[in-house]
Amino acid sequence: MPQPTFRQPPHLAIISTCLIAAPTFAVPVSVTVLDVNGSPLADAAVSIEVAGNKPAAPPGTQAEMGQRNRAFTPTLLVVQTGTAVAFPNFDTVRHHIYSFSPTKPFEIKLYAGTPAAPVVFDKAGTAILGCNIHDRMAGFIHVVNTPHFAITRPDGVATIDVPAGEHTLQTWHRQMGDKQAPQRQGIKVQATGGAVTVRLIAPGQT
Ligand SMILES: [Cu+2]
Repeated sequence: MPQPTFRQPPHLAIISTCLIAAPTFAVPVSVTVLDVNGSPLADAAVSIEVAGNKPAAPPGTQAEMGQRNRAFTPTLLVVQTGTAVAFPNFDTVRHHIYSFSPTKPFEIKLYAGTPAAPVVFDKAGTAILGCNIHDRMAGFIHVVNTPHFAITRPDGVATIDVPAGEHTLQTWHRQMGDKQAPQRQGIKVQATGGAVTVRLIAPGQT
C-alpha cells in the first residue's frame, strides 16, 4: 500500500509570508541638507541603504530624462542601480547627448524623438550629461544602491520612508561633481520615524 505523501497545508505558507513581511513596515525619515555655511540646500540627492536589501533594482525598472526647451528634464534624476533610463527628445531640434563620467560613459548621437534603446545605469555613482549641440545643457543622473531615495525641496528637506533600524544615509549635491564620493553616515531610525540633519562638507574636502 503506498504511503500518503505529506503536503504542507496552504495556510502555513501564508502565515510564514506574513511573518517575513511585518518588520518591513516603513516610517518617514525627514532629512535636512545644509551647505557649508549652514544654509538649506535644494536639489540634493539623499538615499538610505537598508541592511539586507538588494542593491540593484528589479529587472525592467525604468526612468526617464527627457530634453525639453533645450534642457534636460528633470535636471537631476536619481535612480537605483540597474535602472534603464530613456532619453526622449521633446524638442523639434535634434540633440546629441553624452556622458564622460566613469559611472556610465555613453553617447546617443544626433536624434529626434525617442532613441531606440534606453541606457542601463549599472554602477552606483554620478553621471554628468551634456549635449554636443547645446553647450549649456547639463543633466545629472545619480545612481544609488537602494530604492529609498529623494531630492531635497527648496527648504533643503526631503522625506524618505524606510523600515526602523540602523541604516546608511548618503547625500550628494551637484557641487560635488562626479569625482567626489557621496557623503555617508550611519543613522538609527526609530519605529516612529525620525529626523536627521546633514551638513555637507565643502567640495574637494573629505
Ligand atoms: Cu542639445
